Amino acid sequence: MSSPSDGFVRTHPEIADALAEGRPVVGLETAVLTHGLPRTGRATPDCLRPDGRIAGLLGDDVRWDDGAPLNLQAVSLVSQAVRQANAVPAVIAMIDGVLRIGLDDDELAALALDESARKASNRDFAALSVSGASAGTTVAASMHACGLAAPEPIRVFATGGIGGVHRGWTERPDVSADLRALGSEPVVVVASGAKVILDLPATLEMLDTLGVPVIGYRTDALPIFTVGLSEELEVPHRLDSADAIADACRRHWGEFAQSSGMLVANPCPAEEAIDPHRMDVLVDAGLAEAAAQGIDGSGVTPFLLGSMIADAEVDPVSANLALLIANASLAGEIANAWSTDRSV
Ligand code: PSU
Ligand code: MN
Repeated sequence: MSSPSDGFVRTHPEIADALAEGRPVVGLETAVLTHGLPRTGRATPDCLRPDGRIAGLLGDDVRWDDGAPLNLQAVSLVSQAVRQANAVPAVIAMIDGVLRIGLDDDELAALALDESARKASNRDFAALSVSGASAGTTVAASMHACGLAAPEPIRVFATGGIGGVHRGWTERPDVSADLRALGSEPVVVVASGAKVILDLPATLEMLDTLGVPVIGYRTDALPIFTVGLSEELEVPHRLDSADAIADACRRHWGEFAQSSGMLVANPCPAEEAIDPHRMDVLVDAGLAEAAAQGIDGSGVTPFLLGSMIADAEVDPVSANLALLIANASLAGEIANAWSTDRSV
């Protein structure tokens, strides 16, 4: 096994120590930093109101700087939420050709400001590494990195929303590598369902095919990212505590000898969720405009977010931030429940 500090995959010493001692660690992706959220600053999002539930998940020290990069502050607050839950955040990214599990603050800041940073999925590791590139890692790439962490793999991961089966898949099979990773990497991913722009029934079907347990956290309805809960789609299973989820993980990978990941679907906090009907209108208009401008692939999510930010009636940044923080906090709880009683 490689040592944590050698080669093209490196585990940060703080993470390596925590893993060696069996302390709780939560993996975090960075495609949301490089491609998912805007860099420009803005006024304090509503979800960080001092009396709000989200601010409570961050402890007493909630700071927001209107002039600082939004994406950087978002990931910093997500890390803070993991620490507040008594777990160690492991921010994953490729920096100068090295896949890094755990970054220092100055490296994270440099990546957040780097407009040339790429979006890395599993197919991209080797070529980007040889080119010495820096990249945000998708859920798929970050889940794989969790398995490469030394001296022990990371088992718990948090994100906003996973990628999935895109609308129009019968014409062009645009299916996120996140699904393949969920089918093959033994990591429990806490997310508020999948990106709104996807074909959600098709995404659920594919997760079923891949043998991925989709577990609603305190919900029977499928969480749909920033819009809250689906009125039509149900999750196959529901569990109501971090302990129960950690038990399910143990049995999934242990006695039942499954090798797939697990998806814990945690709804966007209700007070921050966007009206689904307004969201439908915005997504349809945004997708049509993106197509008209020839934007596709990794450009679509930032384009849609930009067009929604310009809409006076919704606040997708606040909703995104709220669910990212809530998911990090729940992942921290699951990591604690997992590490106190490991048998896999
Ligand atoms: N959800 C968002 N914004 C994002 C992502 C998800 O609201 O930027 C990122 C995640 O990193 C996810 C990736 O893994 O998009 C999926 O991209 P693709 O569909 O290209 O596989
Ligand atoms: Mn794709």
